Amino acid sequence: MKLLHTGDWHVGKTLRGRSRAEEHRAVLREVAELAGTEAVDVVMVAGDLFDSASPSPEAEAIVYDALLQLTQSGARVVVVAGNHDNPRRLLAVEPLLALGRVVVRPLAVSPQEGGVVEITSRAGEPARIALLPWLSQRDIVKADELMSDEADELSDTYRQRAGRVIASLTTGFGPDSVNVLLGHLTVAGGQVGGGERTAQTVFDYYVDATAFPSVAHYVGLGHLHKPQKMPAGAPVHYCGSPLWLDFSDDDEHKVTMIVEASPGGPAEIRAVPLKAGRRLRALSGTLAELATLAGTTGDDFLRVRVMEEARTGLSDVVRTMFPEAVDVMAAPADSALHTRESRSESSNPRALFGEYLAERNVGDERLVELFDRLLEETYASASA
Ligand SMILES: [Mn+2]
Repeated sequence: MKLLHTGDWHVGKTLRGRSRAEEHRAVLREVAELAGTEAVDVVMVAGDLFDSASPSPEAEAIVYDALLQLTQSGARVVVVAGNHDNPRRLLAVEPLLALGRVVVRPLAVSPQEGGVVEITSRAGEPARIALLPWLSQRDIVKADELMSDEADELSDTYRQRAGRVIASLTTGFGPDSVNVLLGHLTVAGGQVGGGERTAQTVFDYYVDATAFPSVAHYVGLGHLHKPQKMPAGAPVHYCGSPLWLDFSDDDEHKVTMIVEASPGGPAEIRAVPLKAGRRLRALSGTLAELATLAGTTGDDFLRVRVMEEARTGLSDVVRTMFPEAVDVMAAPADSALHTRESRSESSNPRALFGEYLAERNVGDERLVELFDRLLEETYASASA
């Protein structure tokens, strides 16, 4: 049984108003070609096909065309909805997609209602594929609990209930088949790439890696845009997005996962680099330093930080050097966007502020004192 795992397409996403439709067409064609040359039995799409809950007709055309191209490789295609997708829109087209050999699960359902699909490979091997679309906190935690409970209790409730959903979807996994889970969710400890909605990632909504049974040959996930393997009792992988979606996203390659598995044995898993997308890169330096890079960045989209005082015309000078510059900032630029991912996981405001000052090479005790005083005032007024 050979499977291909992709997801987080985010079709329809633009970059400061620049269309990425051509890139999306190209990279999804590349994925479909890979499905053909690898002769995969199943293509798994792990959610966030669309960037928006109300996609443009152009975005819909790209996604549906891509799904059909994937089926033309001879594979069955299974899809779960992500948090960016509109489950009702996908429900509306579910019967049509089924005609084209595409199974879509916009909402979580029990194994008996289609939450687990059984597929036989070209070689006659059976697979069970459990389908877990995005579970919003609203879906899984009742309204009265949302109103009354503390954030950490809600997070526990979510984790426990999502764990039970996974347990019930995978309860039929056994030694006689290839067992796979396809889901859109956050596993504790995952690294964000870029472009995820932060309110729906690390802190509020996550499941433990131990929620996945070790009998699973492969757990293919969407939601985090950085390809990564999670430490767990089963092989748990995020395939990441096929296009670079954010300047904080420093992956060298974007990838598609290829998985080969047979009942009773471990899966063979590899990441195949994708070539079609345009990289998003952040550059910084003085004008003289940047000048040495001009002409070396190909068609990469750039965020350029110039270490010079802001002045009229500076941005034009930079854009002449780098026609693909999307953002141009003069120092001291607001570095919050760049450094947020790299700061520690600490939620202690003093520690975070300390790290921020260190990043900016600021060593002024008066600033720390002022920060402490403001923090005290904030706490005092919050508890009043
Ligand atoms: Mn996503």
